[in-house]
Amino acid sequence: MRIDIITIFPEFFSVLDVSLVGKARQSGLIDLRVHNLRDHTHDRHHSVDDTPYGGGAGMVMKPEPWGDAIDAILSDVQDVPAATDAAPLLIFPSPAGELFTQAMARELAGESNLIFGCGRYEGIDQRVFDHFAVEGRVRLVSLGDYVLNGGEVAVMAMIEAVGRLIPGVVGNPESLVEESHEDGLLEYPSYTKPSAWRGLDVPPVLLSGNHGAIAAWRREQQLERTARVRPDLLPPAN
Ligand code: 6GU
Repeated sequence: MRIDIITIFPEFFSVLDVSLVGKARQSGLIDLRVHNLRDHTHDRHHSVDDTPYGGGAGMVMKPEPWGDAIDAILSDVQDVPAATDAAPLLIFPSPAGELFTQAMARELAGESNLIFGCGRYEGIDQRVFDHFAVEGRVRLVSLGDYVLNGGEVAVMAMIEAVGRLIPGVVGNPESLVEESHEDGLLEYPSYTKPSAWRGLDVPPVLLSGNHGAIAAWRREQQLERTARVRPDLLPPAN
């Protein structure tokens, strides 16, 4: 998968050299490139923002640098044969976007080209989204109902969630199956040795060797935990 990131803080993404995503980049499973939005400004001050039409607090990111930066990536991507012929997907992290979920991470893991545009300030001029949605694919995506200063940290989270679902990135694909959210429920609690620690025992059923009983206990724990912590995830009872 090829991933392009546009940001005014390229240094944010140096951490993507490490851990699982770093390894996936080294092995060629992920081709990740970070672009500085300011390289696509044409004024002496390299300005990327201006005051909002209609007034109000804060600054809005100007459309021209975004247009030029995205054009440059799109023409570069089109020179490289892709695994599928789907157009690149443009993703803009935004608290006004649709909610990022495990299901969306799975969908994105099936793409061959993702382009992330990290906005700052009060957001990006709406015409950037409207322009690229005419001929391309654009999604605004939110991590949750809170506000970050910019899209960089959100993009990092999305890349980690998507990257680990790309075949070959996680060594043992079985470890992806029984995680929180994969079956719509929170995961069951896990234990390892020793069987007794600081007066706390591992639930005896896990030591029983009875695989049917263990599976039933884990399922029950998932349902109990989900009902207690995230009742919104359960299907409506009737
Ligand atoms: Cl994706 N961006 C920003 N700026 N704030 C957020 C967010 C994204 N998701 C939750 N809050």
